Amino acid sequence: MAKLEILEFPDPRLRTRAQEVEVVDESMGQLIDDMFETMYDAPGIGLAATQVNVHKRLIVIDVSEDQSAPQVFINPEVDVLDDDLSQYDEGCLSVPGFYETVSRPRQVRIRALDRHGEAFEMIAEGLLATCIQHEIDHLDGKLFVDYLSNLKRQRIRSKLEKAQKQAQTA
Ligand code: QAP
Ligand code: CO
Repeated sequence: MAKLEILEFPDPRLRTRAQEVEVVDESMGQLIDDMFETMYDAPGIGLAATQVNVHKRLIVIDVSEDQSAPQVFINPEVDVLDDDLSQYDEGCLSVPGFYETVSRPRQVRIRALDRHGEAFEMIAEGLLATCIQHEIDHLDGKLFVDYLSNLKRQRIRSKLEKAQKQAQTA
């Protein structure tokens, strides 16, 4: 297992649209394990392959309190089931230290492949529904800061750029 490097906003590679996965094979298992290790170490509840600079449609999620419920979604697609929105304070491993409230559809149906390449379908609501939508946004090159005002996004961008420059010269 290995911890992977996480790209940080405003890295332009986070704007890449990820490719469909054509075959789920053993090499993908290693990437999935490394993504879980990276996410649990942070700790986080969701990580998209885009964030570790792998531009494939793959996400890992665990919204349990005790890191006991790992879930893998390959080529995920969502249908919105309900017009109601829910609000969560969202954060992101690629936007460290910043949390802002975002509204998203409350209930969704997800279709995806699991780590063995088997298709499955599930209905999600609450935090899981929000997290899946946040992670699928990454696969489309989108970040939660895109839902904020330009002013808020620019402030976050400047602060992170400053922190990244300091980390480089430290
Ligand atoms: C997405 O985000 C999410 O700033 C997953 O310093 C978050 O796991 C969806 C993290 C909230 C819905 C609600 C963030 C870790 C983890 C940070 C995460 C940080 C360390 C974020
Ligand atoms: Co994120």
